Amino acid sequence: MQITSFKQYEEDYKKSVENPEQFWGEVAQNFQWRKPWFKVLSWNFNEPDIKWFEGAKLNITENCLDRHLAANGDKPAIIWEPNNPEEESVIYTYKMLHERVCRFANVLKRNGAKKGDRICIYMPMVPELAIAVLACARIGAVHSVIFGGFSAKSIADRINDSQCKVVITADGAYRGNKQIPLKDVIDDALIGCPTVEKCIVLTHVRTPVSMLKGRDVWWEDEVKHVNDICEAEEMDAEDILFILYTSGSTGKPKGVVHTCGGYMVYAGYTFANVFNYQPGEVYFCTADIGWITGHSYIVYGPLSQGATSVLFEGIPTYPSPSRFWDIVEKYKVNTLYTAPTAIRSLMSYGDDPLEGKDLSSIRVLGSVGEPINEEAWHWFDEKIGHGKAPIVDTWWQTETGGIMISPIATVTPTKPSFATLPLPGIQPILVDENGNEIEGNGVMGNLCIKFPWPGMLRTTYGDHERCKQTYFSTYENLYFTGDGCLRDEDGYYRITGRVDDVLNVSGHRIGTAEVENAINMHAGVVESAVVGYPHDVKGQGIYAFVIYPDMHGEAELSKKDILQTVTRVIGAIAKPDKILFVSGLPKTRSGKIMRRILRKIAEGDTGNLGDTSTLLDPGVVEEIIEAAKKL
Ligand code: 7RM
Repeated sequence: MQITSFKQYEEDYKKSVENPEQFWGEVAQNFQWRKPWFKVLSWNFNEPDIKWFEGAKLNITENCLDRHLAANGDKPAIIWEPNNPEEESVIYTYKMLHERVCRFANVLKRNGAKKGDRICIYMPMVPELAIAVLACARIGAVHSVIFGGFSAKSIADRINDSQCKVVITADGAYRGNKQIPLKDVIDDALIGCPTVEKCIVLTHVRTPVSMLKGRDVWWEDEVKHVNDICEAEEMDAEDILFILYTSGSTGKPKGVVHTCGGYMVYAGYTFANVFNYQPGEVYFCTADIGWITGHSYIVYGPLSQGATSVLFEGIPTYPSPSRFWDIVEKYKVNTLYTAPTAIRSLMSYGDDPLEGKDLSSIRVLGSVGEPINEEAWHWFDEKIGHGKAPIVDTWWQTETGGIMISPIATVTPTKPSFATLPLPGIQPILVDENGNEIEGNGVMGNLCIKFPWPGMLRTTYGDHERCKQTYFSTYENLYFTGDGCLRDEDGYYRITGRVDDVLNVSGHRIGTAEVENAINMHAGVVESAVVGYPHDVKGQGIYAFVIYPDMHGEAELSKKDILQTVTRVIGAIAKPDKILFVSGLPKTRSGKIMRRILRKIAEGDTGNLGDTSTLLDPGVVEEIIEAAKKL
C-alpha cells in the first residue's frame, strides 16, 4: 500500500484514474473485513448518492486495535503528554488501549447506548478522549466530538441537531495556565437538550462539579462495574461512523457524516503514504481531536496502521515556547504534523526557544489547516527540519475525511507554499464562475473534485438536501470545495483560500454569518457585518463592523460586552479581533452588504475600492474609512 518512488506514484495515479474500483479494491485488501464487498463503488454526484465497498462488513476498531495485538500488542499506541510537563506522561500499548476501549464500550452499553445512537463527546485532550471515540465505534454508536472551545449554546445546538442520547465529558480541562470548566458548560447546554439521558464524567482536574442524580455518572465508578471483554459490533461499510460539525457560509454549522468502510480505508491509506510512516516511528500530530485532523491523523489513521501517536494535552507556548521541541526531544518524534498558525506563533519567539534542543529525530514535517506562507515554510524547513525533512503541505477538509492534495514524504517533490500534487484516487479540476473547466497549467480557478474517493462525506446529518446544495449544486457533477486554487506551470496546486464567506482563523473554520448572528444577539446591536483580514499569526483575523446606536456606556466597554456575547453564543474562538462601530453599512440598492468594500477597508487597502456607484449611500464608505483609520 505504501508508495516508494515517484515512478510508482505516477503509475498508481494513472491506475486510480483509469480503473478506480480495481485501485481502491486493492488498497482495501490491506484492511481487515468481516465480509468482503460485492461492489467497490456506486456513485452519483447529483443526488448525491455515494457507496464504497457495498455489502462489506467490518468494525474499524478491529483494524485499529485487535489486529495489532498478536505481533504488536506491547508497542505504544498512544503516548500522552500532559499539559503540565512536571506531570507524568502515560503510555498506552495496543494491548492496554484495546482493554480500555472494550471496558469503556461496556460502560456505554451499561448506560443504554447501542448501535446507531448518537453520542456527544466534549473532553480535554486526554487518552480517555481517544478511548471514548473508539468505544463508540466498537459498539457502533455514532460519535459527535465537539471541540472544547465551543460554548454551551453551540453544544446544545449540535446535540439537538443529531439527538444525542449520551454525553461524555470531564470535570474540566487544562489549557496552558487556564482551566476550562467543561462539566459546567455541559450542564448549561443540557438544560435545553431533552434527548440526553446520561452524562458520563471523567475526573481530570478535580474541580467541584454538580452531578445530577439519574443522569450524571462518574467514569471511574462506571468502569468498575464492567469487564473488558467486548466483541466489536459488525458494521456495514456504509453505516455511519461519526458526525463532525463544521462551519459553512450560512449561520448554522453542518453535521458532516462519515461512514465506516471508506473512511477507514482513506484515513489509513493517506496516513501511511503522506507521512511515509515506518514501523517503530513516533508520530506527533498537534491538532485537537475536536477537529477532523485529530480524528483522521491522531486516532483512526495512525492506529489503523499500528503507529505510535503522541497525544498532547497542552498548547505550544506553555510553559514556554520550547514546548513542542521539548516533546520532540523527549519522545524522539520522527514526524511532526502541525498548523501554520502554530509555526508562525513559535517563529515569532526567535531562535532562543530552540537553543540546545535535539531535533535530530525529525524525518518528516507536515502542515495543515490553512495556506502556509513562504516565510513560515522556510523557517519550519530550516530551523525544525534542518533542511533534511520534507514538508508535506496537506490540503483537505472535514468533508474530504482525509488528505487530498499533498506531497508524499520522500517520494514526491515539495515546493514552498504548494500542496503540490493530488494523491492517487483524487481528481481535482479548476473551474470558472460558470463551471467551465479551466485546462492547462499556469491557471487559477475554483477547486472542485470530479470523481468520488472513499473518505468523502456521504451527507449532512438530518438534511441531505443541504449536502446537495452546499457541495454538489454549484457546479453540475462536481464536488465543490469552496476553495480558490492556482495550478502553476509545473501542474502543482496551491490553495489560495476560501472563495465563500468562511473564515480560517488559526486553522479553525468559522462562518462570517455565524459571527454576525452572534453579534446581532447582543441587546441594542442593530446590524453587523463580519469579514476576514490578514493576521500575522492567525492567518486571518475577524473584523466586525457593528451598528450599535445607543450603546451602553463607553465604546471600549461595549466592545467587551459584544465579545462576551460572542463567547456565550459560539465560543471564545469566534471573538472578533477588531470591532468598529459605524452608523451604516455599505449596501446595494437591493439591500445586500458589499463585503468586498468592507474587506478592503479591513485590509487597510482603501486606495482602490472598485465601483461604488451602485451603493445606496456612498457617503457611508467615507465615514467607515475615517473611523477605521483611528481604530
Ligand atoms: C483539514 C482541515 C478546511 C479548509 C479548506 C481550506 C483550508 C486546509 C490547507 C488549507 C491551504 C492547506 N479541515 N485548508 N488545509 N488551505 N493549504 N494545506 O483543515 O474543514 O477544518 O478546513 O481549510 O480552505 O477548505 S477544515
